[in-house]
Amino acid sequence: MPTTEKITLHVLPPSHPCMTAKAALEHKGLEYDLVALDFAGFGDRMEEIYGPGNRTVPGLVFGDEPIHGSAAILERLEQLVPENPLYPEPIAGMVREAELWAEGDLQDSGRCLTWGAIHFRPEALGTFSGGGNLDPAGTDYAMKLIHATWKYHRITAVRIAEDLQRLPGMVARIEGFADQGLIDGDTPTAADLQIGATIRVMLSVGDLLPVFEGTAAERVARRFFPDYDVSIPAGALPAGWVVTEVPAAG
Ligand SMILES: N[C@@H](CCC(=O)N[C@@H](CS)C(=O)NCC(=O)O)C(=O)O
Repeated sequence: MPTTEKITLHVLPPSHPCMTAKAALEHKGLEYDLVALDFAGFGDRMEEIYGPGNRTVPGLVFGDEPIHGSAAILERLEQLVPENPLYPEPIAGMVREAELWAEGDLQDSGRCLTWGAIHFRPEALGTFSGGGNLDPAGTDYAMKLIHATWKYHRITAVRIAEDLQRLPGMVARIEGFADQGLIDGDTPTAADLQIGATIRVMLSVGDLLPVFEGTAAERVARRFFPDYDVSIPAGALPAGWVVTEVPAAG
């Protein structure tokens, strides 16, 4: 073990940036305590630990240093433990750029499309916490939670349709990262861990499988995140909304 500091990672279990942070700790060979927060009130708890405004997961406490957000965690872990680099030279700068795109735009789409699809199959929300499909009472509760989440993240049907239009272009961009050697190599880079986690979450939406089939995006997601049991069956998203071809520019 390359450090004697105590490490604690705060997560919500199905969250994709939390999967990224976990995979980075494991790649660095670090032992850590995993604290899975309750969905109700986790933002307040995060703010108590990580400071005002820092309400999202993941967060990591390294010794007595709080580090908030997946990109900050990966960057700091690299400084603290340079072994098994996540930003290998000479491509470190390009990897960071690809990572930050994935941590922003791609990650948001992952949130919009999974919470978007689950609206149409609310009983499948049980799989988000490691169980099976919900019973009718659980489904009533799930519908309220999904509705609140749509409101909070400003998800609308129009936004889902727009993100579905943009998705093949994002998959093509990821293919480009693989061609440049920034992802999909022998060992994971920070870009693999950000991209892979979001795509792994998107692969839980059965309707999206044809968009990813045979792509570098699918390869890194399945390789670096083999265990993920969330499942929203195909047929959830309205027929005809999923786009599989990269739309023409302009
Ligand atoms: N880009 C940030 C964002 C993290 C983020 O938004 N996490 C979600 C869970 S996937 C969250 O905590 N959402 C609650 C909120 O937005 O208040 C990161 O990668 O750390």
